[in-house]
Amino acid sequence: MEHKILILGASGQIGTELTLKLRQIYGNSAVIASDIRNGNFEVMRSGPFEILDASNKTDILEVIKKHEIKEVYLLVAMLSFISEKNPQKAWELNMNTLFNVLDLAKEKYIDKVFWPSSIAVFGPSSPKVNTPQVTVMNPSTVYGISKLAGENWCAYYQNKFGVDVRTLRYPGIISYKTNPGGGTTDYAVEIFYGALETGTYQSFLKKDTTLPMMYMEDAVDATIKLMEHKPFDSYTAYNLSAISFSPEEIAFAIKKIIPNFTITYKKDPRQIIANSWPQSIDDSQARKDWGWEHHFDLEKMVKVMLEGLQFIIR
Ligand code: AKB
Repeated sequence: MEHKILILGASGQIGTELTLKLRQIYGNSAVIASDIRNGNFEVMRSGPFEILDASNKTDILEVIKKHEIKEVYLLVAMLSFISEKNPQKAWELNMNTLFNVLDLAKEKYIDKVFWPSSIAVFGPSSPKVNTPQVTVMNPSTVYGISKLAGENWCAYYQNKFGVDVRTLRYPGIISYKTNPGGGTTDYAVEIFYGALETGTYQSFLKKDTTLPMMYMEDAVDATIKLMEHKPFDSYTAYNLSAISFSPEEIAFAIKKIIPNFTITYKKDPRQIIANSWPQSIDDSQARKDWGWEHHFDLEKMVKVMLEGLQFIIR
């Protein structure tokens, strides 16, 4: 029987590109994309697409049965900045969707789950540089609290019920096919629109605010590699790292290609969130346990972003 995969949140930033890559690997009909809203044209055209609210367990189960799904990637989440404006809603969305999928795995409707965590699980007391896999965690955002609680629930479902759930702590993800929405690292995507559309960008983070980031292709590769790895003995929400840079450093890299590009800075509440997060991440356990390696450094990422985006906005 064909190995069928369901993506929940396939119209979002990561869901879009993960769906397309998984379809390339496993075949278009094997990957069922779903979201509460329509998404990217390529995703909707290249294979099955279901309008689906991941907060509704019965609806998810119906789609799982209809398509004989065995594996679920749950990419539905309210990100850090927007969650601060809607704490209750963020908590409900981020936790209920996770419980729905974990329970479906516990009830044996599906065999394997991917659920993303984030660098937001770390907080003001966590080490800022080369933040270890296991360390102090005191997230100060609603989003970070929901991600840390989610990690603990995943470990619980794995230990108690044998659920195979796998997790990466994503840094800020940079891509051009679908925009992120409501995150603190979003400036690192917006800056490319500014560079190409007006030659200038006003950053909502200070010039020296360094955060861990990653180009989408690396994030998608890591996700698939983790899911394809042989079963793990115990649950680990893996630290995942590629590049770290500040607004000033990415602006400098853009200037090498667009010499007239200028950046300015304005005060913004997202600064407080960014200040609570690590500057760089130690992901040596992921590299050791399942052979993770990244391929995009700052220069390469800037080049592909500018090349890719110019066809989208012109
Ligand atoms: C956000 O900024 O909220 C996300 C994240 C780091 O998880 N990109």
